[in-house]
Amino acid sequence: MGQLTRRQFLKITATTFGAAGAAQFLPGTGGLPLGVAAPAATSGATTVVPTFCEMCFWKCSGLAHVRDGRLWKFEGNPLDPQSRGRLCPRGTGSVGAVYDPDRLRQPLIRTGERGKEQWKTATWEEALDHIAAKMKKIAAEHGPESIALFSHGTGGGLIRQATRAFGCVNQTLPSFAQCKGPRDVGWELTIGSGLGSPEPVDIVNTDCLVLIGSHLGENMHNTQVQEFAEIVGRRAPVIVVDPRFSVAASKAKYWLPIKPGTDTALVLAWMNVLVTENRYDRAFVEKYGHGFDKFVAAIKDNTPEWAAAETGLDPALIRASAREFSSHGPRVIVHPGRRTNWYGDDAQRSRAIALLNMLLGNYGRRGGFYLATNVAIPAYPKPKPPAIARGRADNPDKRYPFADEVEGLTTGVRAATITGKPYPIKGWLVYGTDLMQNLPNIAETRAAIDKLDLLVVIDTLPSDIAGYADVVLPESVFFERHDDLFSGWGRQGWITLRQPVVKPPHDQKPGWWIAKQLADRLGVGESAPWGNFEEYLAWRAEKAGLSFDELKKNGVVMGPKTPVFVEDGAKLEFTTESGKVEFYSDHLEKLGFDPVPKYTPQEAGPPGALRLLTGRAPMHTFSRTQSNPFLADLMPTNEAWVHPDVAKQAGLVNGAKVKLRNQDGVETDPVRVKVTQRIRSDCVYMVYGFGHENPMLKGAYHRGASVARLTTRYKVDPLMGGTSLNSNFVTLVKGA
Ligand code: MGD
Ligand code: SF4
Repeated sequence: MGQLTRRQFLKITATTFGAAGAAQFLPGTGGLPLGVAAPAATSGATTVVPTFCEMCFWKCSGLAHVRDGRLWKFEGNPLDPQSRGRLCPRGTGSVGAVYDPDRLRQPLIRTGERGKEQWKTATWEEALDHIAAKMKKIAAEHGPESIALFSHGTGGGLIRQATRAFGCVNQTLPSFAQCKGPRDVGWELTIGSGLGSPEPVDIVNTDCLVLIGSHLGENMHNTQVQEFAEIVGRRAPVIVVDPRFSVAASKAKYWLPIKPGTDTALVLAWMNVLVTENRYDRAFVEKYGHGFDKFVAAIKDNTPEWAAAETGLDPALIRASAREFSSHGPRVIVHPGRRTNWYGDDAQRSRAIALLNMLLGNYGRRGGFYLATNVAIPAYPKPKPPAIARGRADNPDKRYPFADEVEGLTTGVRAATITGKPYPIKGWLVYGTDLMQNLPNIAETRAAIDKLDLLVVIDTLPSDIAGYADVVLPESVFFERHDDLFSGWGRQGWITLRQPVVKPPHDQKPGWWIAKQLADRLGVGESAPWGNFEEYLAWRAEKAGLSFDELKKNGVVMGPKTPVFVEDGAKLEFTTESGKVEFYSDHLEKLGFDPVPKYTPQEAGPPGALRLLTGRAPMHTFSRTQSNPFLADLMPTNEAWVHPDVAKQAGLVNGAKVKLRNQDGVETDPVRVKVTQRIRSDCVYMVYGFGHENPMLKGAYHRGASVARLTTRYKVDPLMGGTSLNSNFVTLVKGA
């Protein structure tokens, strides 16, 4: 057989992320001669085609090996600054996405009630005509703004473009309100700009890394994990703040097992130590800081002793860790984190983390934060989208003043759909995102769906949200299609190409094709103006000054080298109101928010209940990989981590099956408990993305416990509208 067998795959990956998870990766390309890696070229019976990975948002470039028309393996592209020639387990296991037996095969149109498994298969013409007719009807009755788009992933970009041309302004990505929005807002309020993706942390050159709830190694951000492994190898001190003894904590000099929800108190205390012990970068603060004296006055009572009562941490540990990391400044990083929607006060916590970094003077410094650069790719000529007749519905009256208008508020669209305010939302187009798994409170999502005249899901798999769709469109997986060019931000910019490696096995189509077909039917064909998509890509590459042939051959073309560190001549600029680093924000004060972050305690849960914490595993991404046969073999289900004291009190032994019941009486499917000292006794931890509820997804149906189901409560960040995902409490129900 042409494809890597499951057994062979397991043999490689078993050594990839054993107990030491963070430090190990698959071997590189085995010396593949890159210069000859043209799509048409073969080495023996193997064709090697460069493309980039879509198993997560990191976008590593790799080399796909094809034998007899079948994908054989996928490995890192050594020319790529993201993968550095090595993929993570999900990238390697992405071969399984092509051969996943649960894949959607042809368009489906619902014939029965929503949520019931009653479908007819349809041709693309039928399905697209049906969608376009419904969209036109909704637009005629309610206006085109009444059709919202939720998207996630590279292919969504051109669908955004086509639907925006039709007037659909309510477009959102989960990456803001459920992921990195608070972080970007917190940094923007401090230095004038968000951090973007990937976050520009110069881990490889750092002398000390502080991780606040960033479980690198379990959370697989390929480049960062590789760099992390390097600094662990040279014994740079690592400080980890986490209620759980994560893989990263196992590499740390200091582990601070913090009480969940109290991180802002710790960061304030750390800043208090730096200021009172004169351990901050005074020259940096004097040159670039705004409002430093008022900031110092605001944090004067936030001593380690004060923080100890909130965080449960020994004040001596708070002081010792602050002394450790500040002694390495400016070659030190307090990692800004990625999924930062935790407790509903997250933009202010992220702002505190930004301020702590600024005290260390590490911005634009080697071993701290680099000033990321990229290569601009000119846009293909297209008409300007129509003016917005009505404002967006996701954030009426700019209730959340710092919500992002490009990424939008997913839960804001959902609320507008339920209430019909500020105007009715009657259609949802959902591309590459499972709203049942990723939005808090499934009941609210269902209530919103009940109000819709049209729900279209474009996916590769029968996701939970696809189970409620009126029309399901099967997209080809990334190995089978072109997508738009990707321009990466980094120490040096680069452009990478996605191109087809194998043919789709059934009647699946790429996103660019779906966008074009939809645009033509909606009368906005000029918004998707390509005939041959390769010509479109070649046009853009050439306008960016690149050879498209080189891009096809090598997969990656690097941009020019420019200084990204102050030491090398880069210039620091802060685009805040004051033009400086805002230790004190007059802007926030004017709007009635705290000008310096403050700590507010979280409400306790019901007596005896444990706070539910959630995170990632190295072999899965969100809810998208659980049915992948290779990755499911490595981790078929999640488990509930509990402390031995909790297990003893509940009369549970390691491996016993329980259900988790939350404060609102919602229960999960049965799941095994992992009894471990590696977690505090006031919380439970589970990897998120399991417990799928669409029976068509046979490989993941009711496997494991759904964190999404338990996330009935959430708080909304008053600054930016993000939803907290750590606000629920559970008890363990025996005898499952
Ligand atoms: P995924 O779970 O990765 O992302 O949540 P989502 O946006 O839902 O994938 C969703 C769907 O994309 C899957 O059904 C998959 O089959 C489909 N898909 C995969 N590849 C393709 C493709 O090439 N084309 C198309 N059309 N579809 C594809 C992520 C979101 O979840 C994020 S970004 C974060 S950070 C949050 N994390 C999180 C958490 O940790 N805990 C809880 N409780 N909720 C969370 N919600 C957020
Ligand atoms: Fe793919 Fe892993 Fe890179 Fe994500 S980090 S793009 S899954 S190889």
